[in-house]
Amino acid sequence: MSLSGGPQTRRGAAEGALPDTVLARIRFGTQAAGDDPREACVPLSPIDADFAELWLAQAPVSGGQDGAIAYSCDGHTLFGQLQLSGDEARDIERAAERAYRELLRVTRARGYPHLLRAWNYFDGVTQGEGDAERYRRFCVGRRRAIDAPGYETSLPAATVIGASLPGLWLCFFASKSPGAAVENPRQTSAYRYPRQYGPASPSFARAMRIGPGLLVSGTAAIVGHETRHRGDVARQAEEMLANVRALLARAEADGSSPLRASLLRLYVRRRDDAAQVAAIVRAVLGADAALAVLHGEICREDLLTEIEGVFTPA
Ligand code: 3EB
Repeated sequence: MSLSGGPQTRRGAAEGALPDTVLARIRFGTQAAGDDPREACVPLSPIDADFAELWLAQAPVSGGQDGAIAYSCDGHTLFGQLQLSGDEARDIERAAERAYRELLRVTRARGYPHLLRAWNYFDGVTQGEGDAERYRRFCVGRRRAIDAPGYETSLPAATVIGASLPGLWLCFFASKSPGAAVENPRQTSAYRYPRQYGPASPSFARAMRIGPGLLVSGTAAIVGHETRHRGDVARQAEEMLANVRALLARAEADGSSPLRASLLRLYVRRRDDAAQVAAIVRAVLGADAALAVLHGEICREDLLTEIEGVFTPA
């Protein structure tokens, strides 16, 4: 993926030899990912995802293992991944802190200090009451690792979704040069959420502009900081797509050319909602994008669906 020249992604085969031009291949499912550090697997049971995401390199790729992180890099962008076991992720606050400290160490040591995109999948996201909820504890641990004056200005685009296996899966892209965070005029910035959502606000940007392209974070039916349309999945889908369109409009106003969806991950809390929500997504974002429909728990109990993706010039 030449993230400095904009993300270069495409739909690819989930199996088979990996060409040298690939920085990362991300599949969907609960199988193990294999030994190549470029291979990752999203630990959710796919509902409709018969392809892999290919993130292309822009120069020869090298890779290896550094501490707990397997990585590949091309001189511009680094792809990294780290997995913690169910035991290691039982205390999710400690696990998150450990994972992000390791991420920061490796990205800085290898000369890719700008975190662009992070995916966080772990089990039991909404388990626990009040501030003991696992998602809230995760936010505390992540924040403790990244906390520094002005940390809000260098947050990545991100996703947190419940894994269907025990453990923590962290995947990320980092770069030699920074992206530009994009916030959503319809939503409170997550890092400014009020106290009612937990002791540490979620540390992520709504989207990251990289060259002419845009990486959109997990986006749900939240307006301001409040969940909309409780219990109504179709209206939640429309609202989350209104949020995506607002982000695209903001990025285009900041200088991107018109953007279209290239890769999308759509999450639904209830399997039975998948077809209905996918149809709404297709109608709004177009039929051409590679769309992975995944069964996963969204990190607020009242959210039924969430979407994210890569957008590139039309
Ligand atoms: C939200 O907008 C929905 O904590 O990194 C989406 C994407 C969400 C990323 C994160 C959380 C995160 O608040 C939840």
